[in-house]
Amino acid sequence: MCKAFIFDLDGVITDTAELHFQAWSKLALEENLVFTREINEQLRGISRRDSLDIILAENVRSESQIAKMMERKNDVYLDLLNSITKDDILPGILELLLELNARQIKVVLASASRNARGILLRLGLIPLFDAIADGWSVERSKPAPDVFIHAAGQVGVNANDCVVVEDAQAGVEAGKTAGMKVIGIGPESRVGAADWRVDDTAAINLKQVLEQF
Ligand code: B16
Ligand code: MG
Repeated sequence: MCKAFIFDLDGVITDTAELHFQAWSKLALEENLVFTREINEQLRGISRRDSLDIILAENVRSESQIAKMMERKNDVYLDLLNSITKDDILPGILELLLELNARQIKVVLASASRNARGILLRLGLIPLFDAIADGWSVERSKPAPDVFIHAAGQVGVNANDCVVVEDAQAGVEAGKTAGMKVIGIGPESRVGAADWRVDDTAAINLKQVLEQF
């Protein structure tokens, strides 16, 4: 029985992928690293450190250089986040959150981002969430199930009573490994392992999920 909905952030609540792309592009240019939209697509749902490791590829940097690079990227990203408003909430999401609140189904965030709380604040969505699990909550990031298990624990709901909403392959894998049902947003090639798949957030069908679960 569905007792909690656990939402990923980037690609589900709002599309911060473009802002991550711009911030990583600036760093890559300054560091003379190859960075393309195709590489950016591989960073979906992956932690900041794992993202930098992918961008660095065979380029070797010391741990202290890596720490400084992550900070520089994040400073640019934080600047870009100043531009987001309530209008950047993806279609259908506000209505879905309100409906879940009305039905007293717990609403939890489970994001790899260390900026998740600030982003929800900018979007005006904090009051609609019962708990937040983010990049600070767990050590191992997606595809490890940890952030989802932590999220469910925060609202006292068993994993098999949770529905995860995810747009990333790593996130779908994490949700399934956690023992949860998963709604995948995006193409079959990316989120095909989910229990339900929709092309975009506007197509999430709460009635269908609750009837089948
Ligand atoms: P930060 P999600 C993820 O968000 C992004 O998809 C991913 O591209 C990013 O690297 C990661 O957050 C970490 O973000 O640098 O803000 O800590 O999809 O898990 O909500
Ligand atoms: Mg995502």
